[in-house]
Amino acid sequence: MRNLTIDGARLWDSLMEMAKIGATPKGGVCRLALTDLDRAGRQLFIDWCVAAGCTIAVDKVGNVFARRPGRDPARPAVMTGSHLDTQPTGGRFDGIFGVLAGLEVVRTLNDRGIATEAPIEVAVWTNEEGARFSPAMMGSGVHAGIFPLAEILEKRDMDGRRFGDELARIGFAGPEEPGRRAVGAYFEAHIEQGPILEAEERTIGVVTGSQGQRWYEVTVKGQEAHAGPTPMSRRRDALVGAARMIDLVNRIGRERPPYACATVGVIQSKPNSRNTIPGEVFFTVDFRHPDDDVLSTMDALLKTGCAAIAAEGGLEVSIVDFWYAPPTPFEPRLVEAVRAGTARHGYSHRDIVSGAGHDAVYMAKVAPAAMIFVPCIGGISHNEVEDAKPSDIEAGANVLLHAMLQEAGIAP
Ligand code: HGY
Ligand code: MN
Ligand code: MN
Repeated sequence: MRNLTIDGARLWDSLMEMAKIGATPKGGVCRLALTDLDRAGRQLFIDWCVAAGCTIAVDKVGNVFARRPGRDPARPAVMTGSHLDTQPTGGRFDGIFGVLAGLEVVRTLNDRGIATEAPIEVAVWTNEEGARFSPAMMGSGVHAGIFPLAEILEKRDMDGRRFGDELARIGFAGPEEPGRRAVGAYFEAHIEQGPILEAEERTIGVVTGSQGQRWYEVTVKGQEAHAGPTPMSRRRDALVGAARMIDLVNRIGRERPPYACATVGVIQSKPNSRNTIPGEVFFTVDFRHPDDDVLSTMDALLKTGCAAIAAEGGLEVSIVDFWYAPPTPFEPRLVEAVRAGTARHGYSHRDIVSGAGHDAVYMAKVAPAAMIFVPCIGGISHNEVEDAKPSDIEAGANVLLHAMLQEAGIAP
């Protein structure tokens, strides 16, 4: 099996073909979950998988599973996959690389006439990004029993559209009960989305786990008033309070280097009129850290600090704990399989903790899981300029192939 390699050109061509669906002027992709573009991307993937001899299953939260039979159908599948939905200003690789690398593994096994003992499955998880419907990782979260299906189906986007209605509208409200598929091992290939691998000139990131995340929704209330006759001393300006809180969020992150991350990604100010003092501001907070205790400290500092700022400004503040995903270690046996696949090809590598959340984090709750990272150019992701080197993409898929075969077994 030493010279068993994937077809890098075919994988790259498939990535570029998929990137045409929702292509943006700056070379990125906008394919928000449960839009017509998401449906088109899913359908293209399904067409490719059917052409590769796979059977297709769809569950009630829209997760898609392409299955290549193994010699022993009773064995739990060795699964890989990721997501096809993107950020609004997303790129061509985030999630999509993991899905199409899985397809490339199937195509390569077909080319070489290799039968595996265990079935091979490639998953497309619904709404990993959490950009249109929040929180993130909904499809894998329902599969892993983190989120009740009924709760997810009722989620609404910023325009009030209901998740369950949109899922049915695009034709992916499948019949299968989520979480019923037997998974013996789950691998996910993904771009790093950060600068470490490129800076250290490493081809592969052997991902040992994922850092924890805490998401919040903050609402600051003051008093709308006229921007002209209202003296500065008499104002209860919700946007000034929010600005001080946002600075606090940033300081909480900066004061805990090197791992702490703190981001305010969404802000809405009402009434959003240039000559009315803002009476109400909504913003989101995204905290991350690999150490759960530090994440708890960040949580406490946010809540006490925002309360103090609100008191000083005569404001009210409410902080909703919107989502919590604890730091998650991956399965050592599978991490070793990734390391072995890396060594087999002589790729440079280093261990790394994932800064981003991934479906593998939830899959790790219900099956042994591990991830494979490859560098992205400039460490930039969630940006239309997101890019990767074809040789790195090929390397990641080669490692995925070998790690999966180590788990699936090759039939004689
Ligand atoms: O937010 C994340 O880490 C992922 O991109 N959903
Ligand atoms: Mn992703
Ligand atoms: Mn992402």
